[in-house]
Amino acid sequence: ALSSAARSGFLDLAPTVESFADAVVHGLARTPKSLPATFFYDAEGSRLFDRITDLPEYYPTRTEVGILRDHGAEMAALLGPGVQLVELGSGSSVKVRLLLDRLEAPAGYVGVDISRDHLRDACDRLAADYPDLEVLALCADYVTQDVPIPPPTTGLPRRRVAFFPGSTIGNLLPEEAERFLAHWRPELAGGGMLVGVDLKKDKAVLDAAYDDAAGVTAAFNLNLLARINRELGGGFDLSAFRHHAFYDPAKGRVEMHLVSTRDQIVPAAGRRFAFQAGESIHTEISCKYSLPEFQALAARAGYRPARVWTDPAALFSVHWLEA
Ligand code: AVI
Repeated sequence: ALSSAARSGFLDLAPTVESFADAVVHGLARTPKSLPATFFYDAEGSRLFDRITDLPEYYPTRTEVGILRDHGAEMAALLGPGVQLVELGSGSSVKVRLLLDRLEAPAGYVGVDISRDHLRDACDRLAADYPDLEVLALCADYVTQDVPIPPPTTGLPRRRVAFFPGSTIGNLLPEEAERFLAHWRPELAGGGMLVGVDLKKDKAVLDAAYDDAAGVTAAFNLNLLARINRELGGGFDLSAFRHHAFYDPAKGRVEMHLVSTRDQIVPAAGRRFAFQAGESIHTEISCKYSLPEFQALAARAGYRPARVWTDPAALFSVHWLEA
């Protein structure tokens, strides 16, 4: 229910522990084994992800922030006055400030994220810093769930814009990304989506970005097993799995895996799962796109790719898609 006690409103549509258990049982019983990347983001995973965004090897966050800093004024002008801004995967709600600072009379902000406490803290901070803005925190898995976005209570004419930064769209397969965009388009009709998309580049740069020297990405990946231990009574020995991440240029994507270092049987979620030495759990893909590839995908989903910005080194892109 909407609560008025918090500085920001809060709506909880979070997935249940049962859905985590179902995903784990389903993912570990099949061959090859895999787990959905959405479950990375418990409180510990969100903290580790924030540390990733500060790593020297992980260029996407600071590059996208640079693009928003350099071109945010033009973006805000394109979005126009009175928009309701819906941020998908809002995390710490830091980047959106670069838009909010320049938007003319925004009608409201809705932060949507799967990480409940992280989301609430971030939206409370935003509400404190933007006292004239109506802020709503909406805890949901916006990829697999149908998320109803409440209109702003101010009753202003609705022009809705989704802000989907960070190349989180890359964590979907291209066909899933297309379905995702198509699914959101009616919600955004008359407005559009501002979406951050990581670009294809040299394999060495991508390999390092997903396998950093300090081991933070490895810890982020392994936290998925720690979370199964914490929440589902799992018996994973974290020292018996190693982080493996690499860019596959033919597929245009980074893959992350957790590789069993020995034969072992692990209890989790009321079952037992057998691993052979060298067998992996596929935990994430991170797809990279050229500008024309992503524009074509967006067009297939029914959008008009109206404008795109990149950084001088062409590492990252931000697309404005009219819905
Ligand atoms: C959230 N997402 C866009 C990140 C990425 O780059 O795919 C998650 C991540 N995985 C490893 N490092 C960062």
